[in-house]
This record gives sequence, structure tokens and C-alpha cells, in this order.
Amino acid sequence: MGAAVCRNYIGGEWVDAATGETFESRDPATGELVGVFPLSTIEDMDRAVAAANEAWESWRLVPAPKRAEILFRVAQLLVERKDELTELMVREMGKVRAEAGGDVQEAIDMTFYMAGEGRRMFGHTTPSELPDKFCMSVRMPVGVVGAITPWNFPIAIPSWKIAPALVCGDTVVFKPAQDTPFLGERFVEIFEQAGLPAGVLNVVHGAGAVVGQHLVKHPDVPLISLTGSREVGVLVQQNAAPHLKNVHLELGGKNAVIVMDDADLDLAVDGIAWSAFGTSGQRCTAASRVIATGRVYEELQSRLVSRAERMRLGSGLEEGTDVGPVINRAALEKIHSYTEIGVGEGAKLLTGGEVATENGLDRGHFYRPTIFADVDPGMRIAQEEIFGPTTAIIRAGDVDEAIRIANGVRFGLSSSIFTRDVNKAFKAMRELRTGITYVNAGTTGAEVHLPFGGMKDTGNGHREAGQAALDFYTEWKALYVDYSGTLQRAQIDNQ
Ligand code: UN1
Repeated sequence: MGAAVCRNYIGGEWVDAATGETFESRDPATGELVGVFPLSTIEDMDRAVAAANEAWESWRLVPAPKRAEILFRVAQLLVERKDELTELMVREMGKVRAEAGGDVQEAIDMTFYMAGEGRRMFGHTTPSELPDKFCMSVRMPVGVVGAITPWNFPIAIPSWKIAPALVCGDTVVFKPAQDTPFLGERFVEIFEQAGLPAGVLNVVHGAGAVVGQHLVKHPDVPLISLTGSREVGVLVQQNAAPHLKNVHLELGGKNAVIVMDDADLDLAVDGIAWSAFGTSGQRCTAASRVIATGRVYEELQSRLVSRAERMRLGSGLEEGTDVGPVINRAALEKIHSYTEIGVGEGAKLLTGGEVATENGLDRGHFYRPTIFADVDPGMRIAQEEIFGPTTAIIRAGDVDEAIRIANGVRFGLSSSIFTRDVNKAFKAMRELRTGITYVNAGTTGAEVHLPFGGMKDTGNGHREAGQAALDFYTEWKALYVDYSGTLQRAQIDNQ
């Protein structure tokens, strides 16, 4: 397949960057060119924000069920184009075919779910304290959303932001990750195909530090939603502060799987392998720590090592590949630097810990599934987000200590416990300080109708997905209708 030349989508037109400059997107498994994209400037971003603002004036007045009809069409088109999008995702992002299909499926599910909100989006009615007076609350659209998305879920995460924004009556300027612009472009093209009016959704490609930052600082963009690193999250929060924007941040994780003595070990090994090495560990929900109690600590090590060593590395397009490439050279180097840090800290490297180069893997960026044991909870490999196929096994004495260790990091996205003891399970569900906790499953696998997000430094209190997402993309308005024909004064005339 030849490389495509792609454009920005602004005000319903496909356009090059004002300067004509471009950047490339390459297959992380082979280095092949996938597409060429506009390296946009702040003028391009200004035009997109202006288009989104203009479109908002009419989009906000389109009845929500009508807005939703377009989303239903988008979801249907995603179903029809699932194979094509899956294939493109494997080529541009590198995850294996089944996982890429899952990413597209997540977008399908989210878009259908949010389309359903068009006929709900419930507010409240409530009695007034005064006679002949009616009270209700309604959700109001806010304006233009700046949606800044990562490369690890190149269609799913954009859908988490764009679908709720549109059904709520907001318009969007979308800045996809520079590593996966093609998928961002295709996603937007589907909204165009579904009949979304011009300007309601715009995409501007380019560098986060240039166009992303300009979007965050733009006075005409009241909502910013970012999924990215903690460092970028802090910067976004700061840059958005002078305009008092509402900012939704979905940042890092350092997710732990707790394995108790009474656990079903086969199940735990399956859950850990999937959560630690799926998507080559490049999920914010990846299991990068395993906390095991006394009796299973040794047994789990040998089972996980043999599982990791049986995993086949390769292009996600090849049948039988378990682990695809990591996204780019810089990621590969960062992941390997953590192996060196772990060894330097005195952790025991059980397997992996190296770049894989055999059988042509050197054309791409492959890292062997890596497991450390004898990890102290305070070590950097047990504290910092690596975003690669590396996990650290830590010993704990009992469930209380395991929970304490699990909670002893700055992040709080996902957690899991494998146990057959209902008392331990419920204690963990209450005590683990994460936005998501699984019992007898790994740390990944969030469903679209439940709130997704984390506690502590994983975010700033907002949630995406489910009903909770509506709270970010709308503002509440309280309405009072007095039909008494007299001036009634609340708090004063109610005795
Ligand atoms: C992410 O890693 O940024 O639950 C999102 C999961 C996926 C989403 C992960 N459905 O792991």
C-alpha cells in the first residue's frame, strides 16, 4: 500500500497546513511510511477554533435526538469499516489485530452509547419551596472542546471525547497524537460521511507543543480534554488557568495486580500476562506491578516467566503474534532505560530486559516482555510509569500490606485482586485508591457505560465514558418558573 497524503479538516474543508509543511507517520513494526500529514501552525489552529465557534451557534440548537442520529450513523459506519480501520491501526500503531479490532469496537460501543444519550440527557424536576412555582435543572452545551488524544488507543480514546461532546451540543477541535494521525483523520472522515455539519468537528494535525498548546491557551475554547502523561497534564492545567477553563485530565497509571494465597493461579497468570504485555504494556491501565503474598510469590514468578518467554514478538499483521512493537524509538529507549534503572536498584531481572532484533525485528521497535522480582515498593521501577512491557513483582505479607503497597504510588487509575475470599475482595474494593478495581480479572478491560478515570495524580476528578462524561461536556442550569402571579421571595416568603 502506498503512503497517503492527508490534510486537516477545518470548517468542512480538507486543507493543507498554511505553510505547506508536513510530517510522516511510519509503521512501528517495519519503519514503512504510512502517511504524510500537515505540520500545522497556530494560524491553522486559529481557523479551526473560529470554524468550531461559528458552527456551535447552530449545533447547540439542533435537538439532541437529531444530533444523536448522526452519531448512530457514525457508529454504523464504524461497524461497516471495522476491518479497514483495524488493519490501518495495526500498521500505524502496531498493536496486534485482535486488540486493534477491540479498539475500533470500543469506539463503536461508545458512539452507540452516547447516541442513546440524545434521548435521555436527563435533568431533574423538583418541588419548589413556594406554591405555584416550578423548578427543574437542565444540561446546557458549553462551546468548543479542545480534544487532545494519545496514540495508544487511536480511535477509542477520540471517541470517548468526541461522541459525548457532540451529543451534548458542543463542537470540537481535535488534535490527534503525532504518532497516529491517520486513524484520527479516518475517524473524522467518518463523521463527515455521516452528514455532520461543517465546522462541528475539525481536525488539526501537528506538534503538541505548537498546535496543542495553542488550542489549550485559546480564549475561545472553554473545555479541554487531554489523555496523556502527567507532565503534559500539569502543563495543560497551567496553560488553561488564565482563562479558567474546565479541564479534563486522564493521565498516568502504575496499576497493581494483587495475588492472594487463595487465588486461582492459572487465572491470575492469564490476567497478568494480558494486562502487563497486551498492547506491549502501552496502556494507562497496564499492570506494571504484581503484588503477591507469601505462598504464591515464588510459584507466580516461574509461571509468569514461562508465559512471557513463550510470547511471540512480531508485526501485529502476522497470525500468531502476541506482542507487537512499541510506538517509536524514543519509547524503546525509555523502556530500556527502566530495565537499567531496575537492575541498578538491585531488583532481580527474571526475563526480558532487552531490545529484540532477530528475524527482521530490528526494522521496528520491539522490546521483550520483561519481569523483575524482589522489587522493593519504593524503587523507581515500582513507582514510575514505564509504558512498556515491563512488570515488577513485589512481595507482601497479607492483604492489608498488599493494599498498602498498591496504594503507595502517586497514580490511582486501575487495580485488581485475585482471591476466592469474599472478605478480602470487598476490603480491596473499598480500600484500593483507584478509579477502577477488578476482582479476579486483570487491570484492563473497561466498558464504555461505566465511568473511566483515576484518583490522585491520574487526573483531576473528572471521568470519561458512561453518564459521568456528560458532567464534563455540559453545564447545569437551574430553571425557576413562578406562575403564582405574585412576587414570591425564596427563603423569605416560605414560612
Ligand atoms: C488507556 O490505556 O488509555 O480498559 C485506555 C482498558 C481499555 C482502555 C485503556 N479499554 O484498558
